[in-house]
Amino acid sequence: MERTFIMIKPDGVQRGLVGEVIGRFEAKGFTLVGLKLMSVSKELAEEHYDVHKERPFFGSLVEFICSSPVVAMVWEGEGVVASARKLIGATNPLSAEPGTIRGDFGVSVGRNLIHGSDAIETAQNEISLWFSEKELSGWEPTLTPWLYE
Ligand code: D4T
Repeated sequence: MERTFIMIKPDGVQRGLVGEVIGRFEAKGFTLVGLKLMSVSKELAEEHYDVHKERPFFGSLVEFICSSPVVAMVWEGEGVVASARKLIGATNPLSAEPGTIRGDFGVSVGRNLIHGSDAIETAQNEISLWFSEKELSGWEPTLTPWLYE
């Protein structure tokens, strides 16, 4: 079953939106298989955002991610990588559709609340960067027959 890496960024945690975000993923029908609140080291933040290391916002982005705890999660379900990106919305919250997390709760690209892996391969790399195998619990929700035909 497909998995994706989701991180509620420091602004989402500070604004008390952890429950709201988790609730949206649960209500959609995805399965939580990993969850931790953590302070992020500079090394981990730099590795996670390595693809952006030449971009002008890289330094402030790394500094922001390390500024206050984040909630790191792994969610599972059919098509969860692409679907999570839709639940999250466009990178700039002002352009994100209402009904998405960024569209409903954000006003600025540097405070866009949440990260979600952008492709299946990225998700696999990010999950192994942020979680050890024993921190993940695969389980079969009893709801499965009511979610999948
Ligand atoms: P993430 O990776 O956090 O899920 O965001 P996106 O996939 O939607 O967007 P991204 O990779 O292009 O940007 C990563 C991260 O950098 C911040 N950012 C981005 C920023 O602070 N200033 C900017 O101009 C851009 C483009 C926000 C998200």
